[in-house]
Amino acid sequence: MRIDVITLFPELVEQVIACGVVGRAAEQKLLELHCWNPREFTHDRHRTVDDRPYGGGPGMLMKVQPLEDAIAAARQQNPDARLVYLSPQGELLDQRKLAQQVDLGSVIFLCGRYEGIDERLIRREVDMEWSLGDYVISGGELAAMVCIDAMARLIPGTLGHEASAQQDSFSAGLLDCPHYTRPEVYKGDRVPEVLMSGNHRDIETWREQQALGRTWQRRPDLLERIRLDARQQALLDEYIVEFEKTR
Ligand code: 4G1
Repeated sequence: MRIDVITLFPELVEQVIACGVVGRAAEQKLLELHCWNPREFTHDRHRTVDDRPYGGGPGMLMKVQPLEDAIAAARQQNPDARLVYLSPQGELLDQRKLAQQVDLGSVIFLCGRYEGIDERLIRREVDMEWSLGDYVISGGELAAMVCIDAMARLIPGTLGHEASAQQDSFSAGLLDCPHYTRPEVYKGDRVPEVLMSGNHRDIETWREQQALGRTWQRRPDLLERIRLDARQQALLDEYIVEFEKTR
């Protein structure tokens, strides 16, 4: 899979393939990352990449011509890719949308800076607008890096078995169960007995119940979006009964 990124800070975005799981995917050529800097497409002495907003007010916008030329250059090398503008006006991203995009193939991410880009450029060039969430950040680069990391993990062959399993459990629509490592007693706090039992069926059941219970407590919105089978519903009911006793 090839990902192109249009960004004024290519050296920042390239860090996403510098280490870890995503780095290995890039080394193995499962993921190819190419950055395009609008600054390289300027023609003036100052290599100007910002411009003033019509209507006045504080802040600048990205200058149209260098952006347009950077987009054209990226498209030429990645003609089948969809262009994604990362912006707070976009559709809120989730694992399902990212997985769908990995199935469809290549993307070009457009990272905004300053106050963003001219609306007409969005209408003409942008295929999808995605948002990571409701907060103010300085540029789309960190959002692009999050997308690239999450997408790389979904490319077949990127992950080992353990991380794949974790991802599958999230894809089932639930939060994770709690995890414990050594020591067995930490500041007087014991690891749950079942995890010390060696009974792998009991451990699996406990983990699923914890995942269900924690999703019910912390993210009831996620639970509303999935259908539990009878066994899961029974596990959750038992969790809720236990929880009600302790409050
Ligand atoms: C108004 C957040 C502006 C921000 C309202 C999530 C945020 C890209 C994202 C902003 C950005 C709100 C994102 C804001 C983002 C142009 C340059 C837009 C950076 C920019 C809630 C600044 N997911 N923000 N404006 O943050 O690009 O993808």
